[in-house]
Amino acid sequence: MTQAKDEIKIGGLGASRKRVEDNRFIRGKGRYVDDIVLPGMLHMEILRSPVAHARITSIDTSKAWTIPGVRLVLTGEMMAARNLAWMPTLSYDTQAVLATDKVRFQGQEVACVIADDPYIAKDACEAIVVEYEPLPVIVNPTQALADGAPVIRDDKENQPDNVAFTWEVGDRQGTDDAFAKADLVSKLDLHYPRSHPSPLECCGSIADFDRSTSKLTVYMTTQAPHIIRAAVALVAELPEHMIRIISPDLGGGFGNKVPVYPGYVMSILASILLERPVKWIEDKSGNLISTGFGRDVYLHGELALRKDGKILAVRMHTDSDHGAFFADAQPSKFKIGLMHSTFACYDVPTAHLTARGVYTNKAPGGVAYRCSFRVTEAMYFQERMVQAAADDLGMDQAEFRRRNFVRDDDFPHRTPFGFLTDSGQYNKCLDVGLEAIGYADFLTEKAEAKKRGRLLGIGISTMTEPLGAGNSREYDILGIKMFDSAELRVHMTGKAILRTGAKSQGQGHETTWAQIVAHELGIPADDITVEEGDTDTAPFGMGTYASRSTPVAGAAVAMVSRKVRAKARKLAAHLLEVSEEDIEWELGRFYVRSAPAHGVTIQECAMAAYSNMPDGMEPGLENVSYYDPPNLTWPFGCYIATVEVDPQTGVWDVLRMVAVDDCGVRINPMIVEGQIMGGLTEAYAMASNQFITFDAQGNCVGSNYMDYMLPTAWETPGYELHEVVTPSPHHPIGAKGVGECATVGGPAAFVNAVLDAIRDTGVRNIDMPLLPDRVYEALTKRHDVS
Ligand code: MCN
Ligand code: CUN
Repeated sequence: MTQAKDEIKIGGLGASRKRVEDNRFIRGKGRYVDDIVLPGMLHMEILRSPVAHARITSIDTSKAWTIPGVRLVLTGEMMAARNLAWMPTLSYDTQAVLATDKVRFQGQEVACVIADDPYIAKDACEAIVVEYEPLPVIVNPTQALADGAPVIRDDKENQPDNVAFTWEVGDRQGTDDAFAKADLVSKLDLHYPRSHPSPLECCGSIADFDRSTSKLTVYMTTQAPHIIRAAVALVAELPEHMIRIISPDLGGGFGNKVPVYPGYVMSILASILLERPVKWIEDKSGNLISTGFGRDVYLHGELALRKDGKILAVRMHTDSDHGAFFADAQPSKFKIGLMHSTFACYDVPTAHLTARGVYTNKAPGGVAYRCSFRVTEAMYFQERMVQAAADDLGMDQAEFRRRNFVRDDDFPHRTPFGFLTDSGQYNKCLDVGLEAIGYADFLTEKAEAKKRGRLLGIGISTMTEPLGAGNSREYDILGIKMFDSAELRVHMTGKAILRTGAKSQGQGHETTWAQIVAHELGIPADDITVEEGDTDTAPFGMGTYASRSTPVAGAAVAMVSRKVRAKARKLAAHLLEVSEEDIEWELGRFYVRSAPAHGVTIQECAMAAYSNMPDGMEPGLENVSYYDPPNLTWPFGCYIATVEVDPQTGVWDVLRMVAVDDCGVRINPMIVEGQIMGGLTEAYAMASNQFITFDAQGNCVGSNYMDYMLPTAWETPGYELHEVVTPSPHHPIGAKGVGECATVGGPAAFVNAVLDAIRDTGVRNIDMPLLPDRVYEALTKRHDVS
């Protein structure tokens, strides 16, 4: 009890410590890539294709070269001469760095100019004359798969069509058998539209090649600096120790900053050729049109049901639109990310999933925007199917979920697709949510309102998701196992520096990692500096995405602290002149078991490590830990929204939004709540308004913030947050990931609520975003709207 109180005082586990990084962010002192100015630095601009699919017949750069201040103009042909026109993607495909043969999406990189300032570079881009011979354009899977569709990837051998991959998982025969025995089969077709992560800061890089040392330093907006270093070493064939990737402060990432972009590669090549630093900063439209988007998946889903509400089996087929290149950053083994984590919180005996990915004339991507490797889609599909099934059975939404939830005493639980979930209290979370929203009262209110022509609805979404990829048996990216790391160095006065292989983009690692060390060692969090993102100093790690940092790097922080504590214990035994076995530990202090008043602090041990170590002991107090997680962590979320739909216009308003999150032990409750509020806002954005779409010619509609909505405080509803704590049994401090939960689980709550409000129309689905005209069409024409 006293320990817990002391722990809050030193900013340990459970303290809502203010974010230390905000001190510089709110004072305008953050150091983002674009803030960095190097002596002699040049600027790069990219010329992008105005059309979605066309053969390039000629590129004339002669005029651009004549503009004063232009230092270099690069085209695909020049890249090809250096064998760099194409680069490998993180999903074993290839992607054009600069187009050589044809352009395959609007916004694709065609040429670039390096000049003395960005304006000259931009003007010179406009002076490049490119002739295009238009080709038929494909903007969705139906067109991509149609007979006689033009083959987009004619650059690849053995690619007769537009299928990027097919993949399946689960038990086909067992699922067919279960469907044959079902009392009822509930079916649903859905589309999760393409959306964009839209971090405040776009992508960019400054490459600085120094011929005298042969060292390449690249400042880069990347969530995974070590993966980039490995990619540069392998693709550019540069020695790895001569490459330093620095990811400084990032203005948000949201998955946008995981892929390797052509702009990075071109700035590196330009710097090597010119022997000057070269800066590339993407503009907003370039970012919205061409960089890693999220989603764009179509589902056909079926549930086999027993009359009493038991789910007997799940059958799903997805068609996903990957754009022109299959460039998703995801564990190599799983072609459609972790889509098969679907239905993990329900006790489903058998399931089967088939997935097909297609190429289209759109920008590459798909795994981004708080998706946990497409778990966003998996849980949206799940919770929409659950609502439709309950309706088909004529059963209460909450009761249907309750009947199928995995029980608290049934962990670890094997899901129908083979995952092992670690812990949870699903019914309790649902109870807390229903109680908070006043479920029974709302149903009465809704019935009363209906008599007066008002349309009220309630939507529930409950889900568990796999966070913390992942154990080396199953998770790798291009063969590199997905462990993570932490290195802790305690200085002689008991202050410390911690480095990890993760990379915060705004999540608050500088604050929370120090809290884990404080918890393990009793060193006040304020005495610990946290540093991430520099490959010359940080231990190798796979970076931050899929909410893996707390489950993996966070675990490494706890483990390295324990290693340091083990050495400190030896130092304490020496100082206290007793044997190690006679020593006890309490927060920040070792003491003699038989004489508790006789003790030494962790700071005294630190000093001894440099000034008074026992004979034969190596000096210093530091260590490193590489953590290979035994399993993923499985947080749970229960999101409940109530809405009112205007029958005259289709406009809908959120009345209340209740969120119950169980992410195990919370390191910093305030930061966790911030993550959840941000996540819910993104969920609301996608449910109500946000999508990137394309016209028939493949022109991107929504390439600016007039058309693409980012909700502000004005549009954002209020949230009521609640917590349940079920520690992860295999994580050293019992924490589970949380960074993406609310975005993953939230959308279905809003959509289910609107569909509940208009249930009398018999409409089973309106695809996101639920724009008023779509809702109005459903209300008046009484058919599904997609
Ligand atoms: N945390 C905690 N207790 C827990 C779990 C987490 O205190 N039980 C804290 C962590 O210490 C960390 C934060 O919450 O400070 C998020 O932790 P975690 O769930 O481990 O997620 P990551 O740090 O790996 O962040 C990645 C996740 C992803 S994948 C996207 S996308 C996303 C998100 O985080 N992008 C973000 N949240 C974001 N928040 C901001 N501000 N900016 C982004 O770009
Ligand atoms: Cu899928 S977006 Mo986050 O995993 O970086």
